[in-house]
Amino acid sequence: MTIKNFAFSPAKLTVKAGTKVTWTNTDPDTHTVTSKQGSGGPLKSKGLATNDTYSYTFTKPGTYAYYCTIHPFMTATVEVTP
Ligand SMILES: [Cu+2]
Repeated sequence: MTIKNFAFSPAKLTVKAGTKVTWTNTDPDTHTVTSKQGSGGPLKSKGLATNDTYSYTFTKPGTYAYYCTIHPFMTATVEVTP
């Protein structure tokens, strides 16, 4: 996953359960990868500076919506299939 030009790319990613997904921020601005479901969501990166990465292994099937807490218009989803 790439974070570029204030967007997550791809905006929708489909992976199988057990897949480790890594986000890399290539923007000069700081971004986060944060679950939308509230504090119970699994994605909670700290602020990612340029070239910082954040990884998470999705073990449970489902649809995981997330955003950047600094720029809430940045949204994307990961679909995890069994
Ligand atoms: Cu951001």
